[in-house]
Amino acid sequence: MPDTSYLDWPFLEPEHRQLKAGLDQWCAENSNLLDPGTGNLDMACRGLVKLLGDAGWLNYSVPRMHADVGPTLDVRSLCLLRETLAYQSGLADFCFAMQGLGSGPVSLFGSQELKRTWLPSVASGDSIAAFALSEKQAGSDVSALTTRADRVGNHYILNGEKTWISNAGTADFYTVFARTGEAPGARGLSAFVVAADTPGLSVSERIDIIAPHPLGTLEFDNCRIPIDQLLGVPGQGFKVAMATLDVFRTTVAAAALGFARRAYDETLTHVLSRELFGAPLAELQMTQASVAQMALDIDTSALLVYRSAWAKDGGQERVTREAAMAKLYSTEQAQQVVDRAVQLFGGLGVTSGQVVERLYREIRSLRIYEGASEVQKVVIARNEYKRFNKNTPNQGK
Ligand code: COS
Repeated sequence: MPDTSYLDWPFLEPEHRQLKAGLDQWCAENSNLLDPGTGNLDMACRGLVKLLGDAGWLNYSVPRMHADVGPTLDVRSLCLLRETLAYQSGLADFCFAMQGLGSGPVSLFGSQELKRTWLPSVASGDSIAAFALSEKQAGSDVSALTTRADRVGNHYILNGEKTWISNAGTADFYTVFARTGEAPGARGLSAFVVAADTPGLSVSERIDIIAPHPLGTLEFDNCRIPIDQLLGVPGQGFKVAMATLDVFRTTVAAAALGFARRAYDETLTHVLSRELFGAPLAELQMTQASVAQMALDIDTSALLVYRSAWAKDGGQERVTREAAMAKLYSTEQAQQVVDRAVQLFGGLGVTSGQVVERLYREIRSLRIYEGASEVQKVVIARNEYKRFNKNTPNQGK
């Protein structure tokens, strides 16, 4: 029986408990559809996005009206959704996550017109969104990106290449970050909405990965982007990217938590029933040490995930530090939890088709995408220095 005690933690409201109960029931009723197997990947993802849209879950990936604060993204709901979907199916979680991340800059920085154009169809599952930031030489170091957007009259002309872009080829629109040159480095970037059918935009390569989802390289060859497709202010693209990642990094941590919870539940079922040396595997003290560590890692991750989401939902303007801590810890520990599960399953653990074998492949990329673990450490340390200097008068004098 999965652990649900965390739902009573004070980070969550009654509406979150209701959401989780409804979602659990829906997942149980649709488990066969959530894991579409080995057919055409793009078709499977389109189907999953539509399934999630029809069921109303994608409404949470765009801002929803809240009585006291107006339309906003509820990060705790996003986390519960990602955690629960990841528990069931990595691909379903991926499809849900990309709708939020891809449209996140529109939700947070888009004009009313851009919001009206894209957000309803993202929420219904009729449009697929993508987030195009990374380049071959600029994955972690965003300020080094070289895709250019040059202003000509009422348009920007976009040239360059983006890679490791999730939903490349299936997306209906991309949020693209490019250099507009207001200043060197991070202060000279801008963000744009680019429709997939824009002349000059092509998918030059598809990339196969160990836990497959649509991924590829985009090429921009003199794409004309009307200026009203700019997100926020010219030169502020780095902040658009970082503020979006502040919201969605916590949800990556939540997805990792979902994978870890699934691996843990699979493990408990296995060790309580598998006989070894004349007793259940669960009786061995080395098994108990592993199980205890898994339980601890899961609860600690959950505390960091829901602390970060609660802080953002409560109106804390920057949750950069909390989100980085949640992502770093939860993804690293989920990898450990899954690895322990594989070890306790023995030969079965590495057998294709086993749940823990799938989780072993699925968890790996979460320690890399939306800011690798090493980047999260840099972010945390910088925030610590800043806080210490601010709270310590005459520091360094
Ligand atoms: N929200 C809003 N503004 C932010 C911000 C945030 N979370 N983080 C930084 N900024 C602002 C800073 O305040 C600074 O503003 P000023 O120029 O006005 O002072 C500006 O952005 C530049 O910040 P910084 O100096 O920290 O930039 P760096 O180039 O040193 O960035 C890291 C460093 C590594 C932290 C950043 O590039 C990063 O997060 N990289 C990983 C990106 C990523 O996740 N890639 C995966 C692609 S998505 S799959």
